[in-house]
Amino acid sequence: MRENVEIVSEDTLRKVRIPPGQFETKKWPILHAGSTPRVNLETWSLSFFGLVETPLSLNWTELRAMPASRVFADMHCVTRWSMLDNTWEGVLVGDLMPRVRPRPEAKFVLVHAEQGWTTNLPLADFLADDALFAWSRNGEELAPDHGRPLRLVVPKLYAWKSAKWVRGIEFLADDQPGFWEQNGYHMRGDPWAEQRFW
Ligand SMILES: Nc1nc2c(c(=O)[nH]1)N[C@H]1C(S)=C(S)[C@@H](COP(=O)(O)O)O[C@H]1N2
Ligand SMILES: [Mo]
Repeated sequence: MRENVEIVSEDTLRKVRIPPGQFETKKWPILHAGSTPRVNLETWSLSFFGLVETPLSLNWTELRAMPASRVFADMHCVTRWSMLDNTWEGVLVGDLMPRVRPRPEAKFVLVHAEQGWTTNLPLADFLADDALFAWSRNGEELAPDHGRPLRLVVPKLYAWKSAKWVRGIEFLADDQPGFWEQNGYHMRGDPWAEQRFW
């Protein structure tokens, strides 16, 4: 599974790959608030806005015309399951940023998904080399329940930061809590430091 990937997430090289308080699952759970949105690719777009030099909106065809990469990474949900050995395919955040150019004042992002769902994270974590916008896992297109057509994957943080059905990234100077963060989840969410709640 680690063959033919451009990026190997650093955490997969740890001797112990399961963070404290987590257990391993082989089956991929489905977890989200609300219902699974039905997404129309004809009208779909992914937008980058806020504190950026070049606001950008890509339609599905434009996104798929970007260079694709594969990232090998683990996934950790705050409800304590961890799923190892995922090869995600999509567009690296790092490959999109030259087209967007976050302004120096931008220090955080608020990730916007379908149905108004949001999650926040520090810009530095969003810019991690293993963060990507993914349309497939282990060679299979994402099922609607797992975020089809596109989800963000930020392997270094708890999986609630990996927004399914992602539609936009807002660049901010000040941190702004998203959906779960307003309900007490951590503003950063590092699984190795057990940043579950605040
Ligand atoms: N849009 C959206 N994305 C979301 C969520 C959500 O409620 N809405 N839940 C998050 C949580 S808590 C987790 S653990 C992962 C689960 O992804 P999966 O259902 O593909 O396993 O999605 C994250 N992304
Ligand atoms: Mo989660």
